[in-house]
Amino acid sequence: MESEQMGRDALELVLESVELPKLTKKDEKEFRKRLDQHFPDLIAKLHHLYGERYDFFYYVQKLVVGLAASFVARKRKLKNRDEQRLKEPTWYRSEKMLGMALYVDLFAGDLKNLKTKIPYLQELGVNYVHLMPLYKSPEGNSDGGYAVSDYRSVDPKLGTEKDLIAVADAFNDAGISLVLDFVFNHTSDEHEWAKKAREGDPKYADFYYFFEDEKEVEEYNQTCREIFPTVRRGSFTYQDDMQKWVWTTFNSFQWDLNFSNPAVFNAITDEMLFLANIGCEGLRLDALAFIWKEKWTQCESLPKAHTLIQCFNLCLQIVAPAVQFKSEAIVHPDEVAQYIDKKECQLSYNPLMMALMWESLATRETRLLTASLKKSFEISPECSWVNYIRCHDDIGWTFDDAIAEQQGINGFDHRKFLNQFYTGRFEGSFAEGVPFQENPTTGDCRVCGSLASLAGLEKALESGDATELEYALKRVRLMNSISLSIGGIPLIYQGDELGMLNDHSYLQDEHKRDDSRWVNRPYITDEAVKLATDGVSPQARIHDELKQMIRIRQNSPVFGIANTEILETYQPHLFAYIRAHDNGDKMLAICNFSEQGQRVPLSICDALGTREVEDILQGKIADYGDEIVLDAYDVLWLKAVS
Ligand code: OTU
Repeated sequence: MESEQMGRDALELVLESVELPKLTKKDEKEFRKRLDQHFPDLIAKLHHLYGERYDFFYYVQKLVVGLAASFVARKRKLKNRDEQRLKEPTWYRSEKMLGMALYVDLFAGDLKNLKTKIPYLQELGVNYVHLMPLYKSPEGNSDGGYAVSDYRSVDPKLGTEKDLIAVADAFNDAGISLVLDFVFNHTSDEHEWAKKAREGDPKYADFYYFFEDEKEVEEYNQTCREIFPTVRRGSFTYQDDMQKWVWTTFNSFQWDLNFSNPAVFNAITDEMLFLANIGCEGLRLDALAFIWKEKWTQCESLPKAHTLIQCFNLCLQIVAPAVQFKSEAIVHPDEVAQYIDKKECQLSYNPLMMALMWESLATRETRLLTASLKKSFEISPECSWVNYIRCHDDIGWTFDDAIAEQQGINGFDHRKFLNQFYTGRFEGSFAEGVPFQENPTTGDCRVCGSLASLAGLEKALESGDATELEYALKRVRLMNSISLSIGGIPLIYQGDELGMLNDHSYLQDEHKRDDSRWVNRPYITDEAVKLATDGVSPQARIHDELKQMIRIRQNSPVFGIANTEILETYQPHLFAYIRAHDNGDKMLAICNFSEQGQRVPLSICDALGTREVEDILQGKIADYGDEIVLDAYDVLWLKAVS
């Protein structure tokens, strides 16, 4: 290819015009090999982003020097891991993978103590841990750490950089992959770059988006979505001292970085590689949809946002190829799919499935879930979903309105119903949740709450109704079963494994009270663990059933690198899918989303190639006759009798 040759020529020019940090012979060879492999692609993409600038080549030179410095700084142990992971490129698709997302302080107090929790994680089967942002951030409200003041300093309340590296090492020894947040759409207004920009340093003024003219701000506001409308209307915040507007997609203290400036690309690449060199194996790309802006567009998921992420990925391939990107695109399903590619993000949250599992629980109908996943579940076999039921954020109803329309569902009205259902404004609802970011203009709203509370446990415990309690527990099991078996890394959110309920204590804290997402960020107390492990409480049933399903998952490759087909059940309340492994092994899952019993003809098992089946969840051969009968919220994992 012509451009490939141009890239190789450019690499020669870069290497002869810069002075690289000193590399050992072995490192030099390896680094050169990686450059040969990835630099032509990288410079072509960077050229697409920044090629019109007179100073383009200067920034490429600087970038390569920076990559070399990060490569030198990467410990031998991590380099060995890079080589190992390159040999097993889809390791994250294994049935052994099980994730958990947790806040260091809420889960363990601090980083030192987190190491003592490793046995707890191992006992559950967790081998992929996402630590919520733990970097230095403003006192008071820091958006749960998503306002980063320094990517290289750990929040002193959690410990030190040394403690973090010790955690990374201890995790590695325990076979746990560490995942850190890469919050690169914005920094806090206390970041060094922001401070310098505020002081008027022209270099750093270009690191963010400032506007003097309110008219321009209003023009952007016409096409951009409001993400936190209860914080502030529009996407900009006026800085009195600077007499300028600054772009703030999220909170007013989170300043969006200006990636149209190549200096920002280089600076953030350095920070990213610093995080990689701590020893993590995953970086969660926070709010990645927003990183490229163009006037008169929505400024979300623009083509150049993808080019940028691909450039970051190439830099990782050169310096730290063991590290995978996880896309946090909580957007329209077609847009979510665009980030999923070996060359962009190998992993992605699965917000569509998350939202529609809740939708099916509320409606007791599965047609939207089935139709939507039939269209969107399949992704590149080199990539993997990260399936989740709850996380630290809200639930946004991100389904495709066109598919809803085909099912006779009006998207706008349906979202309104779902919000009412999950915030207790719909009579007869089992859910106990709270609204988040109601937008008075668009009527848009999202929902927060823990898995157990949203699934009905809180209400059932309050009312003491035994049937409701049974239903709530079965709903939790149903949700967990899908996340664990449909394909992808299941990501448990801290506390949900213990059946923890909503925590309203945030209302007493002036820095949290305006952000209802805190209702689902509870302290994981010893009492909560005790309750869930006492063998008799409802919470213990949640915990035990989850563990049982995890064990089954871990022991059968059909839950790992296997194909998933979403089945049409022709039954309004049932959801079914089949997993097929290359070795011929198959598993059929059938879920009942209703409290009414359901019957399904045994012929559904023909997809397994036999009607002699065994329910591996119950561990017994099923004697179904002509029909399979499912009780309220039942789940079956069927396999051919071996
Ligand atoms: C992310 O979420 C984080 O998960 C949030 O905790 C942060 O507040 C936010 O970024 C800013 O750093 O708006 O309500 O996909 O839905 O990126 C959650 C778009 C959020 C957004 C998502 C964002």
